[in-house]
Amino acid sequence: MYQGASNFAQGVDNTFMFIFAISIFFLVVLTATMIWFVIKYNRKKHPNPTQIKDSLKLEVTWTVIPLILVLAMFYYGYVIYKPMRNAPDDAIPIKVVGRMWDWTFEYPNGKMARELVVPLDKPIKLVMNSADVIHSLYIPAFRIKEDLVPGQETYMWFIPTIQDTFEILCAEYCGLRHAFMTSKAIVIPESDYETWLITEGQGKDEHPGLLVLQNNACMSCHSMDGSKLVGPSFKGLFNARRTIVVDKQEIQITVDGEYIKKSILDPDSEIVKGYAPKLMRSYKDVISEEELDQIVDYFIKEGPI
Ligand SMILES: [Cu+2]
Repeated sequence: MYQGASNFAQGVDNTFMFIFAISIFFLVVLTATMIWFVIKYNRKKHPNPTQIKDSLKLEVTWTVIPLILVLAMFYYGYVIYKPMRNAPDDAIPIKVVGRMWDWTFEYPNGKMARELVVPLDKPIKLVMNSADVIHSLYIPAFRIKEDLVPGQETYMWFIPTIQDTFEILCAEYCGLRHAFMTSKAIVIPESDYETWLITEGQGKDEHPGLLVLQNNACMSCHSMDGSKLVGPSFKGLFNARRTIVVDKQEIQITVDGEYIKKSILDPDSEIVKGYAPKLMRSYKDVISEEELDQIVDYFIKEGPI
């Protein structure tokens, strides 16, 4: 027996198979007809072409049949799509923020997580926003996908029907590390979800500065282990000697709090040698003064060495 991972899976699959079957049918019929025509009306057998008068019967047939088919496809798709736009009132709202190149999920009680944890058989409404460019939250197993547009709130909803862990992807090309913009949808029993919700999120004993870095997806461009991603690594950052490029001049500096703050608020003013400019946005108005201090404090005390 077919069992989809969400309430929409079966309907979406049926619609897909319906359209797919029609496509296969016509692919076979048209290809066969074409081959048959090529053989039957081969030039060697029919050296002189004959004029064929139009046929009303034929023209009506090949207009009406495709019309009925495309209307059926539309109807089928519409009937399945419509409920996807009507989230039930009791759906659990979870805020989603997509940013280059990570996802954050905020639960009704304010808990933040990097993974989507949801209770089995309960309606969930994802209320989505983008912090930078257009992203698209795609959960293939649930057969749902919706764009996240900067400055605009979008949503989608679903009821998870299988207890398991599923892939989350970004389905809208959003820059260099788009392919790494993944997460997990974890479906657990409702009682486990209630417990999960009130237990402190991962990293609650961690330094607040590290949490700020995580919540802003800093590590999707700056590694902790020294490997070179889009931006320079955070490894051994504080007090490190760096060569930076300012107005095409190379300058040697020692990383301090002021430098770290400036790099967050005005990333293009000083670029570390060997890295491209205009890849990082300014985090002015996104990361507060207090959070900046927490970040600096983190790098002084606990940053990756
Ligand atoms: Cu994306």
